[in-house]
Amino acid sequence: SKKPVRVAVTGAAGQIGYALLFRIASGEMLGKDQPVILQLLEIPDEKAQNALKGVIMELEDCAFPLLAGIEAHSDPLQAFKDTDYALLVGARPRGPGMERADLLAANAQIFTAQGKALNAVASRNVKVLVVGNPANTNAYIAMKSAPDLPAKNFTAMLRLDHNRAASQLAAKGGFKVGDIRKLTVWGNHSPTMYADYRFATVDGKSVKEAINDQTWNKDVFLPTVGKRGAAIIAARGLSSAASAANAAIDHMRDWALGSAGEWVTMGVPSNGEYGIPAGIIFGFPVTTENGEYKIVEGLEIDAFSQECIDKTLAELQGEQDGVKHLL
Ligand code: NAX
Repeated sequence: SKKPVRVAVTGAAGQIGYALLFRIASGEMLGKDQPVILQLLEIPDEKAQNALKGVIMELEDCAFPLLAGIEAHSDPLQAFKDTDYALLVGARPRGPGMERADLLAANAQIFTAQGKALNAVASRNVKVLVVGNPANTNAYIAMKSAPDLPAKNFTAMLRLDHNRAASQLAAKGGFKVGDIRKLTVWGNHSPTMYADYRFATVDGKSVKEAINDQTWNKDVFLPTVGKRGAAIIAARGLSSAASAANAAIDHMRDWALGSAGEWVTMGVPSNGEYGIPAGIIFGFPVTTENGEYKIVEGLEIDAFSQECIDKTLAELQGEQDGVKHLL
């Protein structure tokens, strides 16, 4: 049987953590033959550490055959020790009266510390997924704080936006969601993201031609996907958690086990593709194989798409400029 791998999860006692850990432990992320050791991080606060203890009791009570160990930590230098995968979910939420700059600064502090800790103690091949918002910028900060690790190992979660887009398209076109291929989401995980179905197909047929409605694309589809997080908060009184955890599972599973030639969306550092300045963590279409992702290149960018991409890029550059002095 396979040797266990180490999976670190931060914010482990939070809502997403509660929807995520049980699926990792049951083998849905890394395969039904891959034992895992969970290395869980929460803030030192007594309430958070107690909540984490409760989650661990429940994990134990599932008697997952693949769960080879569970550790609870309050120090990233311990939580990230030798870790092969790191899911950075915990982040500072926007509090009442908090300005955007304050939010960026609070998170810059968290992700600088966590990037440094990964740099110091994680496996040299660690695969990092940042879920905590602002996800792209937090991933950028962690990457910049970990100069001894390959930059390509730092990614941000755009997969929830991708899955939301797939679901909206399936409903509009009467497709089965699982039949949609070649969909992607460009840019920042924020309402400015650009969900792009120009290349998408179902059974080899163009989704764009089947829908054939640019007004719907612009006035319904993009705002619906972009504001889906807010719609869920309005309806549920809490932000998306199970769907976010599901997207994290999808992202890591495809990265680790391959996408079999299919496109998936990941936020990854640009190497200059599509005119996105190198180093910016941007949502791109990628294919994955043997534990590596590759950005799909050579796609035509029409005027409308360029406008959308420029807008989400400008927002990301603004976020990045807002934290530069802290790095
Ligand atoms: P919760 O507030 O339920 O849980 C977050 C947990 O993180 C808390 O238990 C907190 O104590 C812990 N935490 C905070 N700072 C930490 C640190 N420095 N080290 C370790 N743990 C820390 O939030 P939840 O609903 O689970 O959401 C987590 C994050 O995901 C938020 O930043 C949220 O904005 C973000 N999201 C990102 C999404 C994406 O698509 N990229 C979608 C869903 C979600 O909104």
